[in-house]
Amino acid sequence: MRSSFLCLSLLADLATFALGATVVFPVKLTWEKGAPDGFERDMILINGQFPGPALNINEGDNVEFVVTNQLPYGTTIHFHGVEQYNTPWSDGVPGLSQTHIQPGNTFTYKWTATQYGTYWYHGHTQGQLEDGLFGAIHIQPKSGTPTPFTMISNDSNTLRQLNEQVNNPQIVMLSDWSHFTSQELHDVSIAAGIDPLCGDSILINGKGNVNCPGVPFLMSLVPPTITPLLMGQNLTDKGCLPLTNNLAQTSYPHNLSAVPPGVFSGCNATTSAGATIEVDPHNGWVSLNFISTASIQEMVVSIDDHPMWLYAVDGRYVEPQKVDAITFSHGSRYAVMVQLSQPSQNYILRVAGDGLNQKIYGQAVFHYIGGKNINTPHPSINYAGTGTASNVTFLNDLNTVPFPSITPSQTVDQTYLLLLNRTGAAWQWSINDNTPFNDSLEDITPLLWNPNTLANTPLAITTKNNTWVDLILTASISGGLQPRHPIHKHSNKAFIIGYGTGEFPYSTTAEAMKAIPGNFNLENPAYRDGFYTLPIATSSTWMVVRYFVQNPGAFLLHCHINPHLTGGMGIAILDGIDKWPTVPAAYGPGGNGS
Ligand SMILES: *[C@@H]1O[C@H](CO)[C@@H](O)[C@H](O)[C@H]1NC(C)=O
Ligand SMILES: *[C@@H]1O[C@H](CO)[C@@H](O)[C@H](O)[C@H]1NC(C)=O
Ligand SMILES: *[C@@H]1O[C@H](CO)[C@@H](O)[C@H](O)[C@H]1NC(C)=O
Ligand SMILES: *[C@@H]1O[C@H](CO)[C@@H](O)[C@H](O)[C@H]1NC(C)=O
Ligand SMILES: *[C@@H]1O[C@H](CO)[C@@H](O)[C@H](O)[C@H]1NC(C)=O
Ligand SMILES: *[C@@H]1O[C@H](CO)[C@@H](O)[C@H](O)[C@H]1NC(C)=O
Ligand SMILES: *[C@@H]1O[C@H](CO)[C@@H](O)[C@H](O)[C@H]1NC(C)=O
Ligand SMILES: *[C@@H]1O[C@H](CO)[C@@H](O)[C@H](O)[C@H]1NC(C)=O
Ligand SMILES: [Cu+2]
Repeated sequence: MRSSFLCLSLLADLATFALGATVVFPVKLTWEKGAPDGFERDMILINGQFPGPALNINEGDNVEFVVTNQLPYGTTIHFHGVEQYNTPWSDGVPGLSQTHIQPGNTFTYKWTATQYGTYWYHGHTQGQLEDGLFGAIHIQPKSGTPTPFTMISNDSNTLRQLNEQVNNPQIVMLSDWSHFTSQELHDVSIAAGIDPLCGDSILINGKGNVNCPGVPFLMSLVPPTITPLLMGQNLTDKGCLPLTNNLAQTSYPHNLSAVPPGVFSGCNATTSAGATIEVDPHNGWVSLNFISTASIQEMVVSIDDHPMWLYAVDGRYVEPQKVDAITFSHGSRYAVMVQLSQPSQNYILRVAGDGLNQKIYGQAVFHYIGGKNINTPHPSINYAGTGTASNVTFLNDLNTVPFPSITPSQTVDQTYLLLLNRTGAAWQWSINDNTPFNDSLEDITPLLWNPNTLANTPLAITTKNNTWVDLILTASISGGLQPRHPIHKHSNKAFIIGYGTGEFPYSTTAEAMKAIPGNFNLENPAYRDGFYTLPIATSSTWMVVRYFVQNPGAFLLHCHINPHLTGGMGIAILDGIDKWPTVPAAYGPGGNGS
């Protein structure tokens, strides 16, 4: 037995060696003081940096991501959007694919870069992502990968420039930031019975400052259609819906005296230096590969005087679209080509948190190298992310078309109807059957080692390998007002084949398509690792995602609003349960990945 196992693993090693280079990437995690927006707090640094160093690799490479945990608590790292084909034990979810990496220990994640594009790594234990535990991943496409740029231009010089820039992207990380640690916010949420969707600043490449433009200005940003939701109250000086707003905070019991000053109000402006994004006009174009690492905020991005050609979504190429502004859900990646044909000077890259929960804003300098430091701003969006004129084009984030085109199966083998709802407290959420994925499930024997722990509970669904599955995400107005939920699926991407408002009184997509065919697209739907549900403001909404099961393992499906995840908004998908993998000893009990 033992020798044949060794023999097989040797063959596997030889096979991977033949396919790609091995890239060893050591990271050391520490808990230190930092002040990304000018306010000092405890936070996580990665190799002494925030955000962590970028992992730049080539498609086909074998990654060995070596985590040394010097934090005062256990941790894990997830590789967001990386499909972990044949390596489900490196997905980084405690209770699903591993146990926590204890303080003082080292753990090696090994995976192969089977896709190209922009991804990111982040902590997946409790709220650690909110404390700074993240960094970018960029995977250079194999040479010869077709690019969609002839849909932008057929001019040979332009095409040469675009193909140069796609291999030389600038990563722009968009983050939100709080002055409280994730643990403090979680504890406050539970003690006070609140949904804590109020932050302090927006960071661009880890830098920003706190803006306090005053309540009258913030109130001037609220559109008349939304005013009734404020129920006669003002936004707080941080731009947040007040805690006494029961539409947002529900009628579950609250204890607002357990909310310390600063959480929802008490804005103290800072003046720290923001980020500068330097671009070289001699290149003609620049590729900006944006990553939203947001825990709380939906963010709108726009660059003064510079339209953006969107060309990749969640890592993968799409048919290019020219837009002025893009709305980012939590965890999403959009790559854009920007033509550098304006007078050589400074422009403003604007990032506006436009969610109903909070108006919050940040900006960076978009600097032409060699340019003079002057610019009369012509913003396309305002402080609240609203277009400044009717000709400002916003991307419809649900309607991007994959390039080259790929088509989902027209039929499915299995359907799961899932209910997104708030359950039992304002901070508590669920994805199935009003049953929260309690955060104590991080500590169970990983489901990859024993898939039976959650058998016959609403917290795990099972699929068979080599089948097509529909996940119907219904969100119920019966639980009150809900924001759009950025539902993230671990492992491979899925097609967003339909969505709509109102109830979903059908049990399958086929049934729904007979009644409301206009709500579905089985021809060229968006193909993504995050599905941004429609807002639940006045009625229920629904969305259907369809995916192919190809990678047996235990994978989380969860809301990427981090307080919703820690509030229970997840389920385990036991993909390919009929072909469940044997976990290598290095990833079994007591293993450290090497
Ligand atoms: C470039 O040429 C192709 C093939 O003729 C055409 O389909 C495409 O629309 C052209 N692109 C532009 C931007 O005009
Ligand atoms: C809202 O703010 C305005 C301007 O600061 C103030 O005059 C008004 O009294 C406030 N309303 C409430 C309900 O606090
Ligand atoms: C409300 O919170 C305060 C402050 O944490 C605490 O002293 C008080 O006991 C709480 N009240 C209830 C009813 O739990
Ligand atoms: C602003 O400063 C006050 C007074 O020091 C403090 O109580 C409050 O928590 C601060 N607010 C934030 C958001 O840090
Ligand atoms: C919108 O129209 C105005 C006035 O014609 C123009 O100055 C501006 O550049 C246009 N903006 C966009 C984003 O197209
Ligand atoms: C989560 O589970 C733990 C341990 O079983 C329990 O103590 C706790 O009350 C649960 N939390 C919720 C919100 O149900
Ligand atoms: C959603 O949760 C609320 C309680 O927050 C409950 O009243 C309602 O019945 C739930 N909706 C469904 C469809 O189960
Ligand atoms: C699971 O299905 C995929 C797609 O058909 C296939 O490539 C893969 O080999 C299967 N895995 C196992 C372990 O059978
Ligand atoms: Cu959510």
